[in-house]
Amino acid sequence: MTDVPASHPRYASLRTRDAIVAGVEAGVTSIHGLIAHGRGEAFDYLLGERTRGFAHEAIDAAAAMLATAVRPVVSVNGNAAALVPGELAALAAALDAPVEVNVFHASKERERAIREHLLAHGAREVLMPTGHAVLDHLDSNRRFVHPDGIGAADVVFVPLEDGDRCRALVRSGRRVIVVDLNPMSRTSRTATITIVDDVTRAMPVLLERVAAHRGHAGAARAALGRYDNARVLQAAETAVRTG
Ligand code: PTJ
Repeated sequence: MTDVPASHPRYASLRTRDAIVAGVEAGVTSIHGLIAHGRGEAFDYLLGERTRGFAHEAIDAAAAMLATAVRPVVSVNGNAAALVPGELAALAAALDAPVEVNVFHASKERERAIREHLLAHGAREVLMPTGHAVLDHLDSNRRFVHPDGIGAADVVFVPLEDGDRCRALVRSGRRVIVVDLNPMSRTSRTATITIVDDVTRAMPVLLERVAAHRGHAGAARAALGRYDNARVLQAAETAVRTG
């Protein structure tokens, strides 16, 4: 860990950087993940590095959708695994859902490292991509999925998605929840629910809201019915442009 006192104004941001760097060193995160993280940081800076009202709204709707899903799946790439492995495992446990490893930059070794990392952080069931189930409308490595995981899912939760797979998942009839600090990305524009927030801040709030919605399906569905992702995205974009 970089030697920075907790009082430093950029303490949280620097700790998160350390986690991403540690992920690369451990073979969990792609080297490209550093660039993706830097892009996220730039948007977070513009958003004031805090969870805004539009993000709280999206997180609540995401929790309602996950809590009422029939076969939810938590999809994990190298950045998410480095930043929030314990929270992703806790989310899967709360939903009684599998975690599935799915990466853009193809590497069997890294997929295995992500799996081990998630298991070490409490995940019970970590599915791996297979050649038996393939997403239509997609050419990248992310098309390979597990037939009992993303292959059978009605709702997929994906922090830091890439636009192509998000579109392929939505076109296949699945509902997709993403966490992306860039409200203008193709991923953000295509997802069913877009949480514009840093994944390290969003996950603890999401866990709280899932706990609140579990066992209250009627109220959760009503909350979902009122949710408008286009309006939330517009609010996020306005915040990026005007502060
Ligand atoms: O592990 P892999 O091979 O699947 O690769 C993962 C990355 C993230 C490298 C890959 O999916 C990728 O290249 O993603 P993109 O297309 O660069 O998109 C990453 C998006 O995540 C960008 O829109 C960033 O703004 C956003 N982002 C980055 N860090 C965070 C974030 N959003 C929320 N929280 C973050 N910490």
